[in-house]
Amino acid sequence: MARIDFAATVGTTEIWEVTNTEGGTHHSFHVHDVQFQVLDVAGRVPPPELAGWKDTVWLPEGETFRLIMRFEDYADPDTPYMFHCHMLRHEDEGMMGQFVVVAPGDSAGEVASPHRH
Ligand SMILES: [Cu+2]
Repeated sequence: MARIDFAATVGTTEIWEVTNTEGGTHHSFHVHDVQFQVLDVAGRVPPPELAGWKDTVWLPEGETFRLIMRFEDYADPDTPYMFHCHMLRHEDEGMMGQFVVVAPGDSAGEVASPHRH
């Protein structure tokens, strides 16, 4: 909860390459704040069911997806959004990370302590 893994700059478009490297297990990759589109799956054109806007994508074992997303608003270096596996057991076990959206030229800050509010 207290960490920030990386920052995305408001007004930019990013391509995230997401790979399931965990043997024998599928994952459901979910991103907060933005929706994304699937650019390709292991370099191939995505199947029809992966067309359109998503906030979660089923990630089979060994697959690599490229996801394109645009960060358009809510810049705040200290208030992170989560990305995580949407399988309850995995997210409960901490399969997640956090990012912030920052203004151009800014970098990630520090997660605000609940004691400061
Ligand atoms: Cu998972």
